[in-house]
Amino acid sequence: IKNRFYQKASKCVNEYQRLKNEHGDKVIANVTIEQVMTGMKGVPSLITDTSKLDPTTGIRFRGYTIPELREKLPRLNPDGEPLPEGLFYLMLIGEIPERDDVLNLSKDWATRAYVPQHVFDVIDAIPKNARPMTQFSAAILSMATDSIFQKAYRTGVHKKHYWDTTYEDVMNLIARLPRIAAYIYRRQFFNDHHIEPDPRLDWAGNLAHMMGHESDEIKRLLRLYMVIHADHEGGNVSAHATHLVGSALSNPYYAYAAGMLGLAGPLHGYANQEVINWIFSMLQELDTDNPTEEQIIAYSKRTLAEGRVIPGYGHAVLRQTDPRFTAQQEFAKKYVKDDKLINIVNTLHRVVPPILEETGKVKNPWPNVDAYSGSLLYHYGIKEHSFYTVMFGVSRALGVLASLVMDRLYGLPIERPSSYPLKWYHEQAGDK
Ligand code: NMX
Ligand code: MLT
Repeated sequence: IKNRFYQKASKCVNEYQRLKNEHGDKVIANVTIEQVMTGMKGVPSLITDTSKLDPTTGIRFRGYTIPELREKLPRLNPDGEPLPEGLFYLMLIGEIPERDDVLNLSKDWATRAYVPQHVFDVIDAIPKNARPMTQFSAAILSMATDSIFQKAYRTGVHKKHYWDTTYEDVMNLIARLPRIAAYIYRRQFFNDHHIEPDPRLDWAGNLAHMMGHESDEIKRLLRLYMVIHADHEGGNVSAHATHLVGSALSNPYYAYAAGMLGLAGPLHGYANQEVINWIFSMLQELDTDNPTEEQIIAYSKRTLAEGRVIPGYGHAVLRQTDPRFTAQQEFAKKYVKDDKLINIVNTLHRVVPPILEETGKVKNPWPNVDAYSGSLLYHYGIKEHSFYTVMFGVSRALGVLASLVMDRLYGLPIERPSSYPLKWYHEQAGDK
C-alpha cells in the first residue's frame, strides 16, 4: 500500500507544483467581513483530497457518497457493512480497493497494534473520573515517544522524505487506537477488566471485541460508525487542527492529539454525548420514558429560550439532513424493532427542524450525524455516553491522518493566515 500510495500520489505532487508555479496568482474568491466574523465559512483556503462536503448532498469520499461506499467497499459478509480499512485505502490512494487489499491492510494494522506499557501507565495515572477524551488525548500524546518522523527530522533527513516516516507513524497510530480506546472504556466502566486484542479480527470488529461487545450486529454497527465518522473535508475543527499543528512539522501524534482536543468541544464531537444527555435530562424532568410530541416540542423551545443549542441539529456547511444521520437511520430500520430512545430521536427529527426554522437565524435546521449515533450505540448496550466522543475520534483518525501523509508528500508549508485588530475591519468597511 505504501508503494502504491507513492506511485499514485507523487503524480499529484507534480500537479501541485505546476498549479502553484503556473496559476499561483489566479484569484479564486473574495472574502467578506461577514465570512471573517462567522468562522471563515466558505473561504477556500485548504487543500484536502480525502473528501469534499456538499451542503445539500453531504460528504463524498474521493467522489463517493455514503450509499455508494456501502455498496462498493469490500465487506466481510455480503450483507454486512464495509470495512473502514477500505475507506482508509480509498482516502489515501483514491481508488476503491480489492477485497485482498483491505484484508492485507487489516493484517498490517493488527501487526502494528502493540501499545507500549508506558501508554497504559499514563492512562492509569489519570483519575478515573477524568473525561474519557482527557484520557484518550493524554494517551495519544504519550505515544509521541515512538515518533519515527520526529527521530528522522532530528537526524536531518531531507524534506522530500518526510512523508515516508509520517506514513509509518500514521499507520502505527491508527493501528493502536482501538486498543487504547477499549482500555479507557474497560478501565472506566468495567472496573479494569481488560480484554486482549484478537489479531484475527478486523480493526472495528476488534474494537467491539475489546470493549466486550461481541455480537455480529454490534461489529457491523461499529464498522458503519467508523466509516461514516472518518472524514468531513478539511475545514472541520478536528481535521483543521490536525492539519494546522502538523504544518509546523509537529509529529503526527501531536497533530492528531490537537485534532482530538478540538473534537472534544460541544459544538463538534462532544455533541454526540450532549444529544443523549439532553434527552435524558428531558425524560428526567418530565418523569417519563415515553414523552408526547407536545412535551418534546415544549422542552426544545425552552432549551432555545434558555440560550442553549439543541444538540445534534445544525451544521456549519450542510443545509440538509446529514447523510450520516440517514445511514444510521437505515441501519436501525434494518436491525432494530422498537426502541424507546430511537423512537424519541425519530420524533425529534420531525419536530425540531420547524422550531429551529422559526428562530429565523439557524442556517441549517436539520439533524447532523450526532443526532442519531448515541441512540444506536445505547440500543446495542454501549450505554456509557461519556465515551462516545472517543469512538468518533478513533474513526476521525482515518481521514485526518491520511490527509497528514499527503500534506507531507505535497510539502505543504506552515499555515499562517493574517489577523487584524477589529479597528482595521471597520476601516476596510469605510466605517469611521
Ligand atoms: N440550536 C440552537 N441554535 C442553533 C443551533 C441549534 N442546534 N444551530 C445553530 N444555532 C444558532 C447559532 O448558535 C447561532 O446563534 P447566534 O447568532 O445567536 O450566535 C445561529 O443559529 C446561526 O448559526 P449557524 O450559522 O446556523 O451555525 P454555525 O455554523 O455557527 O454553527 C453548529 C454550526 C453545528 C456549531 C451549530 O449548528 C450548533 O451549535 N449545533 C448544535 C451542536 C451540534 O450538534 N454540533 C455537532 C456538529 C457536527 N459535529 O459532529 O461536529
Ligand atoms: C464533522 O464531522 O467534522 C462535523 O460534521 C463538523 C463539520 O463538518 O464542520
